[in-house]
Amino acid sequence: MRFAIGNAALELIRGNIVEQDVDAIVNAANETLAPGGGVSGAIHRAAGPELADECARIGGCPTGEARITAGYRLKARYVIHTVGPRYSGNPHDAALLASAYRSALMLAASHGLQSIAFPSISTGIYGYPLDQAAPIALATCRDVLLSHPGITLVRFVLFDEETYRAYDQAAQTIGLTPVEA
Ligand code: AR6
Repeated sequence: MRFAIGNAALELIRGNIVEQDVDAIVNAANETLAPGGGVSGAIHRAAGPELADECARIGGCPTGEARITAGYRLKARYVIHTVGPRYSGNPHDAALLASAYRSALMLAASHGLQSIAFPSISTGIYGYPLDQAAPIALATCRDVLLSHPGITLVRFVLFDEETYRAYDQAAQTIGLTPVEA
């Protein structure tokens, strides 16, 4: 599915984020920036060991913030590592999740990047319920796109059918406008 947001496109696809040919792919990182499981493990395996070395030099990243590195053997020139919250049920989770998306997009904009691909942050190992996380993810991206016209493509690369369906449903719920691909 493809949606128009100002001059930008927001896409939802099923797939593997490591294969995306965009300026930056986003990693669902932890606060140490050490390679973990899930999408982080897949990104580090595909990028090669230099990625973990650069992350170690950065030294960490608080929840809700993001850091940028090179993409090494990936097609993407950059990896933006953003740290979503571990789901706790506390109302503050939503603010931290929105901040993780916003920080990643602001970093992309400040580096002049035009296209960025996200996985579904926090909804795997970190346990954030998909039906709550998906509208926060999409609404936050919509709001940043409207104020940062340099970013022309935000693609959500969703790994399984359940996740894809949750984002598709959330796009309707928040009133995004579908366009032909
Ligand atoms: N492409 C796209 N999405 C993927 C891929 C892939 N190759 N592999 C998994 N996913 P998770 P989190 C989906 O657990 O919840 C790490 O160890 C997955 O199905 O990777 O933010 C970090 O180091 C799910 O929908 O991230 C942290 O410690 C989504 O990516 C912790 O996990 C996110 O799942 C972060 O947990």
